[in-house]
Amino acid sequence: MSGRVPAFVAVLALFASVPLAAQEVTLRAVSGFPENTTYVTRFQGWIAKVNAEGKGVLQINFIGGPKAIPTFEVGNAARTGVVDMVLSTGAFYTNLMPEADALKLAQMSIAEQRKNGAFGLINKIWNEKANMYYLGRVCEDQEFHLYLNKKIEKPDLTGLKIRVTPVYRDFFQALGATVMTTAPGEVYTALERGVVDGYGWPIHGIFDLNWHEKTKYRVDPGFYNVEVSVVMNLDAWKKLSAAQRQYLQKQMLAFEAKNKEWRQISNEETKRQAASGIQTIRFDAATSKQYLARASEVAWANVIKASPQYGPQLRKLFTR
Ligand code: 173
Repeated sequence: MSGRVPAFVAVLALFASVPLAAQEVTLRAVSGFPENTTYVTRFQGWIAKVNAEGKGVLQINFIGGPKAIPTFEVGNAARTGVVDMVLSTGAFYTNLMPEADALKLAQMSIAEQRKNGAFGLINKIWNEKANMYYLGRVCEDQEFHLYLNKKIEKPDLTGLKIRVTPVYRDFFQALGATVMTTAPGEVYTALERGVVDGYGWPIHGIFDLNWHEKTKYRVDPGFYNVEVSVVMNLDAWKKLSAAQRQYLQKQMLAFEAKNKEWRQISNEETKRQAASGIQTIRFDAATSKQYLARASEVAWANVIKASPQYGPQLRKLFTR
């Protein structure tokens, strides 16, 4: 054999190294939240920006909300690569890994998590256990609340049936509640039919799905740190070129920078709830302190029990 490389091999080699970087890729995205929620409208706004600025590099095709993939199946869709990208909260995919629900326990911003090692640990776990790449967090700095249609005087939910997701399940059960897990899309009907006496939800969003019509009380204080994030199928992430990854990361940091708007959104929502006639049930200072301590204790105990391997590490990096 001569030492010369046949022409067609040289051409193939050239194609193998160049076109991947130059080709535009389109990622298919879904959301675990219904389409008319603010989480999704903000996500769609971000996608529009990614697409406008990403011509020739990367595009995102938003397929839809739970009508496309049911809420509690979005994690699996991201894991298997049925879709490339998902907007979700960890509570929607605890079926894949119990650690998913620990993101609500972070006491610091996502910007700080990127610096203190928490972000790296999240990615290690998400890669290993769910074949996911954790891209970034797009909701923070707001709290979850208990909403009720029956008045309570103290944190005792004995005799009450409360709609939950894994976010609230252990805490409300510890307070004596009977719980029923539903996707957000089923809460209105459950309230309307009187199947539940209340539900867990963030301070923001109850008007998006008309739940204010069926809600009498909000219990203060709020607890945990509301988490909504964007994750990707790990193989889809790995297939991106360096330039595409950098582009997506840059756009995600821009999206995270908008998280500072959540504080204002929460303040407005609190006022709007009062204006629509929702009364606040407030515990006294000592009871509030116990209530919050209980929320945190119960949640961490369960994360650590379910994940003796990573629970303690997450707790260390998520606690101030
Ligand atoms: O459905 C839920 O109550 C829930 O788990 C959740 C999590 C983050 C934001 C909004 C809702």
